[in-house]
Amino acid sequence: MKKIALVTGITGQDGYYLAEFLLSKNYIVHGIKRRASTINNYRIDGLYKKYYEKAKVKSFFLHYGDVTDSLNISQLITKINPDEIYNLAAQSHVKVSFETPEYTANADGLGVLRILESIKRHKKKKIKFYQASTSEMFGESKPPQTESTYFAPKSPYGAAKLYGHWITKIYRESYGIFACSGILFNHESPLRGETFVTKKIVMSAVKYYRKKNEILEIGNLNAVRDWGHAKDYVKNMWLMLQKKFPQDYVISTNKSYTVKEFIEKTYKFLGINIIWKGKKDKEIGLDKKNNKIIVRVNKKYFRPNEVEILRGNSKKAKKELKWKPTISLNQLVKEMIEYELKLQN
Ligand code: NAP
Ligand code: F7E
Repeated sequence: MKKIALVTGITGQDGYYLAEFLLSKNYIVHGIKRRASTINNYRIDGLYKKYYEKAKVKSFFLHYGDVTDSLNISQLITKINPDEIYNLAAQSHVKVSFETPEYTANADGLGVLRILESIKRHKKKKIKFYQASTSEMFGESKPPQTESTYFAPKSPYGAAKLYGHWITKIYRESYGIFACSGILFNHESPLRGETFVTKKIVMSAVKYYRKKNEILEIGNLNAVRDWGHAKDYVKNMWLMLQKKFPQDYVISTNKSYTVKEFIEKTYKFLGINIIWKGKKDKEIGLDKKNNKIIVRVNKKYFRPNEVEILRGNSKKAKKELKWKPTISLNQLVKEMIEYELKLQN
């Protein structure tokens, strides 16, 4: 019997990589996507063609839904009767969460509760549950952050995700549900959303490389992040659900870099060296070859409250899930640039 997985957030970056991984493991995958006025399936189009439209035996199905809609969620779980649920759906942008705090709390916090309640009431089988928790929950706690680090979020996103994380633990302990949270640090890929910093930097660098008239407008250059590759990270979501007992795990590379270092790496890859001038919101980056301004700090991208430094320690995942990252930051940057070069050809 093929296993059935239900994935929320299927149209997002991780939705694509997780669906690809589960389909390669011979799962039947059901994805929940939101209705929008424009079609927003570009990441999963290829998978849908291969595993649904052109497949003799179909194994990839899409359903309309929203984690803010209890009835929709409970009906889909009853109908699909999955073995495993992966909850990736979220308003996942930290800065946007300051502008839409109530919606973020509803989708990222209560959305988790809605799924857990449906699992609790589901009588046909015991469903395993994965929750997409985040290093943003650590907020101002000092690195390296581990499973036992104090949670001190600094954004509505971090707070909403902490509710989702904790309610997952409560349902696991109170009702015996096989429920785990992966506390994932930043992970990127060519399919990263365009308003996250790595993708924004790569897109701008390639535009400058091609046309020489692009300036990267950027926020906090000094923030430090632990960046891994989404393809490496989604595997853990599955590994956690294959363990004998449900537990939470930190997933990280254990290495960290500033936003400025990420910019330098990206431009250098394209043969462009940057000279920095000025300070704080007056800082600019110049192309060493021609003194053109190619990076400029813009206060618009500063957050009301910033998590300055995130660096994980994924020792527990290494020991118990036998996992370690396989793609380095340099390989990630190279892959993102090559993808963008093809797109902007
Ligand atoms: P993403 O690219 O922003 O994808 C988020 C997905 O959630 C999209 O498919 C989005 O649909 C969907 N969604 C948003 N609100 C929804 C709602 N109310 N109901 C149903 N679906 C909804 O994020 P990602 O990078 O793949 O991240 C996946 C999950 O991991 C998220 O929960 C994120 O918070 C968490 N996480 C990410 C990272 C990271 O570095 N990437 C690190 C830690 C945790 P649309 O396409 O319609 O917008
Ligand atoms: O910012 C700084 C920004 O938006 C990274 C999400 O996947 O990872 C992600 O959240 C850093 C921050 O990711 C710009 O201030 C500077 O310090 O790429 P980001 P994030 O906020 O770390 C966590 C783990 C998640 O769970 C989230 O879902 O870069 N930064 N200038 C900028 N960031 C953005 N977006 N845009 C700028 O112009």
